Amino acid sequence: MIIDKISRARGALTVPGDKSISHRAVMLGSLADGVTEITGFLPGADCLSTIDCFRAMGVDIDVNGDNVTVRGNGMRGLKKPAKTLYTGNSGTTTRLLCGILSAQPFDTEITGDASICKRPMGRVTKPLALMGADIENEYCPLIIHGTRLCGIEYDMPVASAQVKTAIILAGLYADGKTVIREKEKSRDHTELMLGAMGADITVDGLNITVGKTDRLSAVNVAVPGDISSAAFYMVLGSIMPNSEITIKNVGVNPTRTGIIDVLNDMGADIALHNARESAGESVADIKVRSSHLSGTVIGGNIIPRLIDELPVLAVAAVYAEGTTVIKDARELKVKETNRIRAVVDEFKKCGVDITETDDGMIINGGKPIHGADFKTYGDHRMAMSLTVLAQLADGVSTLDDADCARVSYPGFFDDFYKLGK
Ligand code: SPQ
Repeated sequence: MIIDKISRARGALTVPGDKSISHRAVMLGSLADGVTEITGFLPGADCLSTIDCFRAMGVDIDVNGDNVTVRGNGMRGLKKPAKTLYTGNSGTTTRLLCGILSAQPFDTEITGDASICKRPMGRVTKPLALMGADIENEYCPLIIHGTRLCGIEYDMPVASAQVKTAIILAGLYADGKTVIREKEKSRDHTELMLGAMGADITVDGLNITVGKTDRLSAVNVAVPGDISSAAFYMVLGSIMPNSEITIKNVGVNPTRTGIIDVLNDMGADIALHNARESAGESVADIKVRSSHLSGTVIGGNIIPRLIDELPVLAVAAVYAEGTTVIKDARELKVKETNRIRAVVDEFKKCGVDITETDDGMIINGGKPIHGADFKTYGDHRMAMSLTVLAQLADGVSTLDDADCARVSYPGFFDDFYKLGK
């Protein structure tokens, strides 16, 4: 696909629902007693994989655009699926399912696409094994022999909401208490949703305690727009002259807003309006105007608060004056692709002064760049970040696989180009 270029970005839009919250609403709704009505659901490929997996385990789920109805089977009501559960490209589906399936009275097999089969699952299967789980393999396909679990105390070696959530979900079924200690706070949508559903869960700073929970009560979930999707417009609006974009109804849970802090530190003009609470999550409209960015250092405990936004923050760094250092971001190597290597290799193609480091990258920005034929590596966030990068490049750029954006943002290109009209 040729990446069309716009000369300014103006207007208001809403982005699709938050991917992390959409997954959790389906999973927890499936385990709840009662009916969960989800509005603003993200009908992206990853969340549809989650729905397929729970339907295969006997949960009645209706999808109508971004409205989803889940008729929960209760904590003990999942059925053995007739075949291998297929999680597509979704790390969240795969890892969170491990926590639930470990405690079921049946065996299951899960697998996903080529990218999922390369992503490490040992980070989930090892702590679950300490709880008594019986999971074969550290890469997909995983064979999970459901069994009785017991609570553990676990110090998280990496900041990962997926690992944390898998342990929490297993903890709901385990005998005794499960205590999880984080070093850095990762996204906490699971804790918030489980609290609202009456689970035995308490959060004290970086420590989470979960007790055996026989019953979750269904709650309706209004999913806010995904800040990880809004991120592309925050960077676009900042770097494009004569631009002003309002992104309405975006989730601004503090565990997710690192991108706003970093862009504003770089000199961006980003403000939150109409801040409110919706179903326990913070929501606001985000207004971004053109600005002159300067390089910065992105590292330390802000990383989990912006991990998925680092590819597009690297785009901001290209158009910022001076040097930007991204560090402490080794986790990027185990995403849909190695996002450090992919960003460095693709950005080099268009003349960006960028160096790969062991835990991130260094970008000397503010220099002219030219168009290039970009590879996405089948990674949705690469496809969308490269589209933003190409806007101010001199000459034509192409993407080998624009379609992969549908994993988290099915209408991305339509929304993007509307802002240029
Ligand atoms: O689901 P998946 O494929 O892992 O998606 C990604 C993404 O870019 O959309 C990561 F590749 O988001 C993860 C995120 O990086 C979603 C997530 C969650 O919903 O719990 C948590 C983060 O992963 P991790 O490994 O830090 O727990």
